[in-house]
Amino acid sequence: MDLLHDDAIADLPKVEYAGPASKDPLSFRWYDPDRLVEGRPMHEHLPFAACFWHVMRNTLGDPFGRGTALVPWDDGTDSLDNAERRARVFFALLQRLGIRWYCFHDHDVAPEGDSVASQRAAMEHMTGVLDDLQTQTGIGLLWGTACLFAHPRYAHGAATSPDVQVFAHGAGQVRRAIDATQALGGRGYVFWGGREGYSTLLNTDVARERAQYARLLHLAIEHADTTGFEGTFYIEPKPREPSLHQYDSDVEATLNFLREFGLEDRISLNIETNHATLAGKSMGHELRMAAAAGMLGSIDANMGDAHAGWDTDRFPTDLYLTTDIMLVLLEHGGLETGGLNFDAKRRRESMEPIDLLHAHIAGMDTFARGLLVAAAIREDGRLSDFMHDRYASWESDLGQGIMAGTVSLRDLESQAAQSEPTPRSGRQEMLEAIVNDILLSAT
Ligand code: XLS
Ligand code: NI
Ligand code: NI
Repeated sequence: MDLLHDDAIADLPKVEYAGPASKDPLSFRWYDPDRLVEGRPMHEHLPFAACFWHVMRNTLGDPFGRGTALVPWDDGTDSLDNAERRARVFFALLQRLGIRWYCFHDHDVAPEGDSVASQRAAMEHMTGVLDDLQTQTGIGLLWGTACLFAHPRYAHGAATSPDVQVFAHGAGQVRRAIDATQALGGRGYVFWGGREGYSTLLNTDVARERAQYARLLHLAIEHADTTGFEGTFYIEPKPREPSLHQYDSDVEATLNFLREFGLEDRISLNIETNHATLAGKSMGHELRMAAAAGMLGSIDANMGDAHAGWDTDRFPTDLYLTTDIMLVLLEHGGLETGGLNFDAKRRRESMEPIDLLHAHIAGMDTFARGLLVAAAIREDGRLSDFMHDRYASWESDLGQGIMAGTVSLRDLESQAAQSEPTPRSGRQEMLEAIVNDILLSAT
């Protein structure tokens, strides 16, 4: 496919695989899309997506200063022309990087306008523009979502607002965003409830608010069933920020919420690394909890900072992290409709357009390398053999009887009287050293 022509980024090259010896920072050293790993091409193991919000709409501002991002293509207005230009530059950037998927919020791509009618018109117009760009480039929509947290009307939440008129606005936006996602052949739709939580319990009825949130999710499913939208619905857990507490605070709390309200068969999880960090959990923990429940849907592939209490959304450059994520994904057989969405932003100091290439290259190469290490760990077999041996006693008649429910407490007491268990080491340090050895030698 020819590269999209766009003068605004004409000087940015197409990034190609050049191998680990390459010193060219605008090449991939590890991401070699067609290389087979465990019999499948890398790009299938690594369904990378870029997000419209951080790439095109994040000015790199912070609470202490204005944005620093240099965006020569953007005239700063809310016009449809500007929106179209941004969309073109976005697709041209993805093509430079060989990224095959993208994600957006409604208001990232379509001007918000000042009425429901103007929002609908803008969204429909931009859906046409995005559709053309998808056809021209072969890039597909991983998931869409509605921004239910930026507008002042959502100060108290959207679904969980105390004002039913606000709920109506949020629901309308969700309808338009699902319809746009469907029109663009999106593989999924995400709910991230940034303000679906509270600032103080002094004014909050948590039972009512959780039920309202669940009602919005049911309404979305009912809508999808009438329009024939077949994408996967995901909910994206996050404990706090911007609210003090959000009801979908981590994977296990979200699973409980979905089950409590009968949503578990229709909604799975989109798990973000930085949100795990904020919840005081590792990404590996969150992914394994979701996988164990059959609810591992998609991943927001960024990275947090252990020292910062907020969502720093860094590009993932930690090899231990990507190795662990890829171990889970290889064991799980991949993500069905999900992907690895870089919900990540450049540092405020990395303001040049070319930094968008450097940032994604770093993330893609770190994931590609993590995939290779994870595959090498599996081929080596020492970790899985150890795990298998560790539970071996459960294969005995006794173990099988306990799990089949044919053994009583009385039986177990007599069994215990017969012998003492022998202490056995978990060998954590030995296992960590094995991971280090493989991590430094896998190619
Ligand atoms: C914010 C969330 C958000 C979702 C999409 O912390 O990660 O970006 O992914 O609304
Ligand atoms: Ni996210
Ligand atoms: Ni986030």
